Amino acid sequence: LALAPVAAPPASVDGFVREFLRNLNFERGVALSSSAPNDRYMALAYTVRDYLMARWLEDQARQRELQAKGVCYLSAEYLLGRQLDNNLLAARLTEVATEAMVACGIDIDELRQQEVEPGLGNGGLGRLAACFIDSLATMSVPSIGYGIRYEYGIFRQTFVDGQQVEQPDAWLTLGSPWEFPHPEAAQKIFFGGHTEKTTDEQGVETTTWVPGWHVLAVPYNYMVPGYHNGRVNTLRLWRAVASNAFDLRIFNSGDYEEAVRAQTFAENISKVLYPEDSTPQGKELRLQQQYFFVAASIADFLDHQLSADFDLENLPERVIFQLNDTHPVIAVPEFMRVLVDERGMEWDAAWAITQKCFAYTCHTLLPEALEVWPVDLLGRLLPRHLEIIYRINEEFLLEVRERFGDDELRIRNMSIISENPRSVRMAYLATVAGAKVNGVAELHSQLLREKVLPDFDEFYPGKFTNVTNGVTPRRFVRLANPGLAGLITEALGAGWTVDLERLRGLEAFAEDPEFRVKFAEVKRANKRILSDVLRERDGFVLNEDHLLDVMVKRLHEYKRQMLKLLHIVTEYEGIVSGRVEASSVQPRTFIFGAKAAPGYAMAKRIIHLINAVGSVVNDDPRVEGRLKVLFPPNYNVTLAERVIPAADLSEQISLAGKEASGTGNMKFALNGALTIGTDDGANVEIRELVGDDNFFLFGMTEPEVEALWAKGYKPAEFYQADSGLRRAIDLIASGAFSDGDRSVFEPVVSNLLYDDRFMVLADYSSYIAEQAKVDAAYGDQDAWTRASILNVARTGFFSSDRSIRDYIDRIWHTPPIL
Ligand code: 26W
Repeated sequence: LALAPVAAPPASVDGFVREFLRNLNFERGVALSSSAPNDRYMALAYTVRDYLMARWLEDQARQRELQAKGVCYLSAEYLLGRQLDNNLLAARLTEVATEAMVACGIDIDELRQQEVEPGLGNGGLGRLAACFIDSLATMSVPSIGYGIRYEYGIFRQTFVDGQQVEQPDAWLTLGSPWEFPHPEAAQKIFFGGHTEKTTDEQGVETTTWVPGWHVLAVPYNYMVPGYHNGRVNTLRLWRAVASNAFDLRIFNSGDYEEAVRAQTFAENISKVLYPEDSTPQGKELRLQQQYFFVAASIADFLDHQLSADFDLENLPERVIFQLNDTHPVIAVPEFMRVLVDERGMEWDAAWAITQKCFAYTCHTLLPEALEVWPVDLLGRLLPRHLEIIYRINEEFLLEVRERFGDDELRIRNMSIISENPRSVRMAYLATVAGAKVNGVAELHSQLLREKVLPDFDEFYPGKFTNVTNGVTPRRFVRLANPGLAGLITEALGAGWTVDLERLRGLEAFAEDPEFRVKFAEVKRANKRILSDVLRERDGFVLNEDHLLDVMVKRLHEYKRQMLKLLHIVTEYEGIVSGRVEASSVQPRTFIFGAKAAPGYAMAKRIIHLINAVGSVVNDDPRVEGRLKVLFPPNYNVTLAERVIPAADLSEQISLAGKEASGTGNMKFALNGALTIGTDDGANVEIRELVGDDNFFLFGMTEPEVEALWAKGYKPAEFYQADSGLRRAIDLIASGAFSDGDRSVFEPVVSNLLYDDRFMVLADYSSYIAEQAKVDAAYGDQDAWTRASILNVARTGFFSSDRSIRDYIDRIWHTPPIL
């Protein structure tokens, strides 16, 4: 009997229906007539899986056979978004599945709505990881994504009296059809205990780690299908499970309650995603999460991805571990521990290999976002790793002395260990260990070299590089904006989805009046779709004739949602004070989407203020409905896919030098929104590409920001100098948005007047002036549409496929395997 390899079901409507019903009956155990929507969604998802399965198994086998160099992408976050449509699209099954559902009398849209998106990330960094694994699969690069299967993803945001209230994100309650658990491939992960030194007869000293406890890391595999290339890569997320042995010891002592407690303790490790984005809390459980997933991933790679006779000396020709920010950096001492303690390699040989097998991406410039771990905490949880870090640091500082002499200040500044309190600077460790260090936009990479790590740049010439971020055109154009996608394909043919520079071809169409009409119709239709979504979801009414002005991103002071709000209050104040005729105001709807870290008090107050301003402005008859502020709660990938294609104006207004890159800015431009933005992050590159005429620039440049700090920034002087600003701030301070209670938003007001770390007031007047230009420009709809088409045509550079190509050329050297 020949064992036939698994085959995909026939890709016909009939074949699809049969497979679907089989899944419904045999996997869900229900008849179509008695099935719930969730049963039908699950069966549909299983059916899509079945079509991808043969390719997945093949690709896993091939990856092991070829032993070609590949990427292990280590990321604590993957903000995946819904999977169904993406996987249907990749497998070319969208039409067949749609017709099959019609044949079964099922509304496929209803099934789409069943899927709870896996929100296993906070924002930009997590979504970038999701875009990258999509591009890696689409470009046939050998790769695995490793991460954590959080039981609870980013919290669900609700508003109570305009204030954020967090709800747990129980995304797994109804089960996820996309994951494949493999308990048999679990890895044991050890923690705590102490180290012991022994010296043999030859006087060679060895260290052994005697850990205190361990948990099991159980892998859950997810398919990552490439777009139309028949390739399926793997995302492997780890779940913490208590080990039996652990429990038994306690059970035998008769302490049942303690045993259950121990189990809970172990399983806490993958329980919940930390919702802090940019301000690390230094919590021990977070370090446990970080070590847990990187230790499991390294062991998994060495155990399961390498051929049995693999010579570890050759690892640099076989793998590169990409560190997505500092969160996985504890992988560096772990890798050394495995090579030296477990595999018996000499320290120097192991270190030489390590320095070729890791690379580090930095995603921030905020000093408070750079992770450091107190030495006592790290030493308690991972005593052997702390020793290894000390030794890495010692040898590194010796080299520094050799190069620069005994320059103690420099030595102290470059030390991986900082003093008071003694702690490990994870970004420095990553920089010392990494073959390459990259920032995520040109400006960011430059500031990283010049301002954050200048000594390291001098010490390691050639180590620093840039890879500008990108976004996947499959999810953020093809799927999110089918109208635009259709129009592009009509104009340019179908190849653009995997070769986004082809969008350049649209430049010519920008001059074609008929094309502009069609393009404007698509934007209008997208507003209609968004309007339906917001009505259904939040009971909001969206006026489709308004200029749609959108600011969606995490709530953070550096991103300056306050600046947007001051613009809105200024417009409102102009009308109610009678200085501006309501009928002369360009009708606009402002949409906000933003989650605040639960412990970030100022961010939460700003959320409260946005809602408060919204309810006053929206209900004031004097405004005649020409200004509307909508703040749908729980902004996530699913909502982004509806909001971005409908937007006219994209707000990218961070203080220059603070936003590492931004990726929302790219999604908006690719969907034809014009940007109002500062010279920050990837805005710089967007503006260079689309041209000054098609971009609304305002605000200080980064050097101007620095100069103002140097000179001494006094926000109150800007308040005094600008009457519009004064009136806007005074209106907030007066209690106009808090039923006359001046205390509610007092902290926001005094923060602006007396602190204003992100120079909101300094950029206010230039922002307001530029917004006036936006209003004027929107008055000429045809010219606006032309600029909008040019934004699409000229931003193909921001495909994450291009980012991955840059990573391959500059860092990974992992050619695609076709
Ligand atoms: C808890 C500590 C912490 C620190 C930093 C958590 C998360 C972070 C991330 C680095 C924050 C983040 O998502 N950064 C964003 O990364 C995007 C992808 O590169 C960039 O586009 C954004 O500009 C950057 O803010």
